[in-house]
Amino acid sequence: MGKLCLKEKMFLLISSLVLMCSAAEREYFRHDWRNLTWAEARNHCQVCFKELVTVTPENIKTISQNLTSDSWVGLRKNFSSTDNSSMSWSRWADGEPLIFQNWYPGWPVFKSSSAKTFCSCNCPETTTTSFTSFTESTNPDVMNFTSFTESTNPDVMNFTSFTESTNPHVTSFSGPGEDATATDTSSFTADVTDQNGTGYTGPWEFNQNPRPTTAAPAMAECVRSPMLSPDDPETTTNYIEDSCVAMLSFGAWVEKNCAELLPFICYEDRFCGQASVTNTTPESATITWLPGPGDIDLYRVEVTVDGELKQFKTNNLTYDLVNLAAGTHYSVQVFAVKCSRDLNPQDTAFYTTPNKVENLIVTDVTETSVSLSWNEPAGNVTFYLIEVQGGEQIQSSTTGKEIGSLTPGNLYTFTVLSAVGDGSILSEGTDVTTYTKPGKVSDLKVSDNTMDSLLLQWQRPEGNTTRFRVIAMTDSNRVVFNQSVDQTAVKVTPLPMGTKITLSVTALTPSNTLEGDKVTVADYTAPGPISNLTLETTFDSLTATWMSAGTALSFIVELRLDGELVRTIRNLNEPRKRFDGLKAAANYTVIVFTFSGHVKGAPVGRSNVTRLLPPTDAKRISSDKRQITFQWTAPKDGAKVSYSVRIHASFWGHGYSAVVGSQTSHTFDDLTSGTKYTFEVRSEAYGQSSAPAVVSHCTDPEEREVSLSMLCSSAESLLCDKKDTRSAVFTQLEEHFKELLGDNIFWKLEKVAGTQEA
Ligand SMILES: *[C@@H]1O[C@H](CO)[C@@H](O)[C@H](O)[C@H]1NC(C)=O
Ligand SMILES: *[C@@H]1O[C@H](CO)[C@@H](O)[C@H](O)[C@H]1NC(C)=O
Ligand SMILES: *[C@@H]1O[C@H](CO)[C@@H](O)[C@H](O)[C@H]1NC(C)=O
Ligand SMILES: *[C@@H]1O[C@H](CO)[C@@H](O)[C@H](O)[C@H]1NC(C)=O
Ligand SMILES: *[C@@H]1O[C@H](CO)[C@@H](O)[C@H](O)[C@H]1NC(C)=O
Ligand SMILES: *[C@@H]1O[C@H](CO)[C@@H](O)[C@H](O)[C@H]1NC(C)=O
Ligand SMILES: *[C@@H]1O[C@H](CO)[C@@H](O)[C@H](O)[C@H]1NC(C)=O
Ligand SMILES: *[C@@H]1O[C@H](CO)[C@@H](O)[C@H](O)[C@H]1NC(C)=O
Ligand SMILES: *[C@@H]1O[C@H](CO)[C@@H](O)[C@H](O)[C@H]1NC(C)=O
Ligand SMILES: *[C@@H]1O[C@H](CO)[C@@H](O)[C@H](O)[C@H]1NC(C)=O
Ligand SMILES: CC(=O)N[C@H]1CO[C@H](CO)[C@@H](O)[C@@H]1O
Ligand SMILES: CC(=O)N[C@H]1CO[C@H](CO)[C@@H](O)[C@@H]1O
Repeated sequence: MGKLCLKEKMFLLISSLVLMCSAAEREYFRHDWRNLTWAEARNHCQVCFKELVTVTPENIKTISQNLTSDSWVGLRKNFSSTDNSSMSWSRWADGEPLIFQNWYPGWPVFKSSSAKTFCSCNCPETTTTSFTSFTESTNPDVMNFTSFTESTNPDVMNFTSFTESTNPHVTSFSGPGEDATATDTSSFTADVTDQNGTGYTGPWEFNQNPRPTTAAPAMAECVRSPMLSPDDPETTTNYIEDSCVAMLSFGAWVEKNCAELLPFICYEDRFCGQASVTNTTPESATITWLPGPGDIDLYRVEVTVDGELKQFKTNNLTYDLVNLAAGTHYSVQVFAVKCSRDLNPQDTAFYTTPNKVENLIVTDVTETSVSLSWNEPAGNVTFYLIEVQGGEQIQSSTTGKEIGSLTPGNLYTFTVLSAVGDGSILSEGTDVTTYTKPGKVSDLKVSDNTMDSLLLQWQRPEGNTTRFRVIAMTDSNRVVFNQSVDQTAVKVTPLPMGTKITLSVTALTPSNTLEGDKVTVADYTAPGPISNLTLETTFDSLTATWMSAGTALSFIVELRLDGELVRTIRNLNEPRKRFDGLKAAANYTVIVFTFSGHVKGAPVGRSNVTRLLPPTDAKRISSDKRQITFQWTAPKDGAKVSYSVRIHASFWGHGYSAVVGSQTSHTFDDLTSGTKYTFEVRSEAYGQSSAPAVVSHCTDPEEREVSLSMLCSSAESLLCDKKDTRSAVFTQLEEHFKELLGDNIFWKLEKVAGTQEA
């Protein structure tokens, strides 16, 4: 179980915390404070560690370092009495094969007299394993063995001869040339005894070096262990039926009675585990870890919260941490506790999820940018991440950000997340959606001006705009058209004629929430035709007046005479123009051109004739009883006119008239004599007549006497006959004729007869 070494990439953040955890790493635990039998020691090791130690060439140096007394190791002659098939000394307590032995000379001791040869061929392992737990040994005992090995003395190395010796205690440790049976052997043994006080003697196998790197050539050879002499009395003495192996303080092994109480050495593979974090929220997280090896008492979770180390104990393999601060980094260690001992901790570190931002609002929108603002959430935040719809991600260290490079008029959703650490831990997103301001339309132009419509066209703005608002206003800021349209050309109608119209086009977002910048253009509707054009004329002037509809009008007025242009008046703003100094009796034509801005309306023309001047100086040339000849002078302006004449006798109530062409005299015949005639002459042209020139004259009288007898009777006789004074009767008669005839005809009243007395 301890060999599990997760090297998952699940948390890059904490990768630096994950030390290389090697499965080969083994830890050794010596128990000096409590002596146990081998079986008890093994049991204790199994419960609190893994097993009694298995000694290998690699770890023997480490194990024997600082060893102060004989200690049990994981080797026993027989593990199980029932397991008859297995040979003695065949495997370690943890099941590993016995590939290495380090018996003190003389061990193991065999009871049997049959010449058993305990021989094993061992080659030092060449693999190297790190001994990270321990520093290099300086144990002098071990070093002294090393110095042996390094000896160049061929005798020392000649194990073949040593093995063949009949005395297993005799060694050839002495120098070369000396007898193999010399007493040097005892001196070596004594030396060993002095140092360890146990006085072990006997054959031993020197076939391993705890430091393979310094191996002498001899080390690579396979050597044979000494052969036991069957009838050696000492062998029988030391024989132990149920024997277990104890390591001497200098590393060599001896057999001891398994029931003896000794310190012991356990081992355990270094526990490699990795805790992990799931279900992270802003205030909680679930820690999960691997089970420790063997019987774990409990697990202790240690985490520093608010600067205070908190410990939680559980038997479960998960723990829910609660009441954490949002967006904060926590380091967690989980210790498996076994026999009150902390195993190598399983580490992890994590950030709690930050809280999501609040009150996300759009503070400003332009055509290509949107400014966002939000409130800092409770808890820690390292930075903010703004996701723009469409993939782009932008970081911000403050609670506001202007997002640029956007498309005008497009709908965007911005998601703001709080991030901690390197940004791999993110809060829930907070969204806000907005359109960017639509762009400005371009190329706005007006065409097809009519009296009540204008055709407005434009180009779509950059970006994404589908709708436009079109507004038309007159000069007095009266809105006459207001519509939103989809297309980029619109006939703006109805509009007042002859008016300056200001048109504006604004791009809209589909929701109409946001308008782009307004683009305006001014133009004119065509003027309507003028109406009621009248030309008031005098002898020498003409006043044209007319009516027109529209507010932005100007006029050009042309005055023509017989097709010839006489005068042109431009930039006239009033619907009236007086022309002076004209010819009398001339047929003038006035043409009015109407303009609304640059837009020309249909011209309207009218003709009228200036007044005719009357002829002058009418007079009688000659006359008699029956006819009168009149003469007159033509009007001064010399216009081509004809004349009409008329004569009239009011007494008779008759008259004559005639058109006389261009002559300037006329004779009337067949008139009545002695009658007063009134003569009139008029200029005539274009169906008009001028005022008349008038003169009166009488035809010569043709006298005829008319006697009138009257009888005057009066009571007062003298009243009818008064000569000297005009009698009242005569006077009354004269008055009567004067009234009756006037001067219209010739007459004279005379009293010719005397009075007869009645
Ligand atoms: C254990 O045994 C050793 C001798 O083998 C002895 O020196 C030591 O004092 C004993 N320790 C205890 C705690 O009894
Ligand atoms: C051995 O003892 C020395 C000195 O007492 C000590 O510095 C060293 O750490 C010990 N080594 C082990 C593995 O206990
Ligand atoms: C150990 O094994 C040997 C042979 O395998 C057997 O003869 C002996 O009785 C066993 N001893 C114990 C204590 O089981
Ligand atoms: C080793 O022993 C063998 C056999 O006894 C002998 O022939 C040989 O000379 C010895 N080598 C040395 C170096 O003593
Ligand atoms: C262990 O987990 C169980 C359920 O899986 C739960 O009921 C119990 O409270 C947990 N114990 C501890 C100490 O967390
Ligand atoms: C923010 O994080 C720092 C360091 O990770 C920590 O000291 C501090 O308490 C946290 N503050 C809050 C409000 O979580
Ligand atoms: C333009 O906007 C419409 C609606 O808002 C959307 O469906 C379309 O994808 C946008 N086009 C581009 C090019 O962004
Ligand atoms: C214009 O003339 C028409 C007829 O010619 C007349 O009915 C109308 O009233 C005139 N308009 C004005 C304002 O005088
Ligand atoms: C022409 O002039 C006369 C005199 O001023 C006027 O009475 C008449 O209405 C005018 N005619 C037109 C068509 O304007
Ligand atoms: C005056 O001239 C116009 C055209 O030049 C003509 O139509 C009109 O009849 C003329 N008027 C008269 C009274 O002759
Ligand atoms: C601790 C010990 O006994 N060390 C000895 C190792 O061997 C050398 C020479 O053989 C001695 O000088 C040391 O005292
Ligand atoms: C049991 C005993 O006395 N062992 C000794 C063996 O040698 C080492 C090193 O000199 C001593 O420290 C031990 O006490």
